[in-house]
Amino acid sequence: MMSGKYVTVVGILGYPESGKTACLASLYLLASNDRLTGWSYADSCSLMAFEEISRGARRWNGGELPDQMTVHTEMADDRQPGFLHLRLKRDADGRCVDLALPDLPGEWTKDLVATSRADRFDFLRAADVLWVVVDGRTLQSVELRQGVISRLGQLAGRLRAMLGEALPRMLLAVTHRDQAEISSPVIERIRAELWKHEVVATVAPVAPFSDNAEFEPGSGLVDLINETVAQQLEASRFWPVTEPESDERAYLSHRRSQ
Ligand SMILES: Nc1nc2c(ncn2[C@@H]2O[C@H](COP(=O)(O)OP(=O)(O)O)[C@@H](O)[C@H]2O)c(=O)[nH]1
Ligand SMILES: [Mg+2]
Repeated sequence: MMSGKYVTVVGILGYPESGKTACLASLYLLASNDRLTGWSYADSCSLMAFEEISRGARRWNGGELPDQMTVHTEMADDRQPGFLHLRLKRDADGRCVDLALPDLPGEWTKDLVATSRADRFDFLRAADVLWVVVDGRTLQSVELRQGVISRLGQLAGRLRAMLGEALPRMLLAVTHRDQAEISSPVIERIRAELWKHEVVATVAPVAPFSDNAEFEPGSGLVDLINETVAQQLEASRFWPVTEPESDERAYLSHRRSQ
């Protein structure tokens, strides 16, 4: 697929139970129910996989929440990620984006931080954007917060060491927005920790599912998508302009010969 058209590859990292699969399932449910504001579902080459991960959320629309909304992610291959594909059409201008989204087990991120096991993350070199998914409740908890923030720093350090200048743009998807609000001092502390490794991240609070009537299930995911694709769509619009400078005739004949 990637040889035929531009595919935006997203690297999705995060500890087990942080909400990675939930983000993907919710994104699929939003898109397929026409509730991803500003976007329409265009296609998917991995419908079965999306159905599989969002199976537990089937009753989502009924308003009743099952205990376990996503299935624990297991990989058929321990070394190679499988990708989910989603094509979205932007309502404003009809442009399409193809997203390749891997649903990775959290153990991969754990192993990367704990033991530097990086071979499985080779595909990140081809990623356009990284989503680092964090459970917002762990950032609210005074006991857990410091540990979570330092592990985020370690992860940033591992990624920087592994990818150097090729480190893609990082978005920090903070889940459980329905249950825990992330405060600005905490965001500042995360920023400072990441910056030790010269890593910058955009924070996106999300609630792929919601136990709180004030937050729609899927809230914040559209912002995550907008952040993910914005630069790519806007950048490709600005085709380099080749204005003639002084020698206009040379410029014209050059254009004729093209
Ligand atoms: N209420 C609520 N539940 C969530 C949210 N994000 C994830 N969950 C739940 O948290 C659990 C773990 O999420 P999962 O996506 O499986 O974690 P993963 O291991 O990172 O893939 C699941 O039962 C999800 O339904 C959220 O924003 N709000
Ligand atoms: Mg999972």
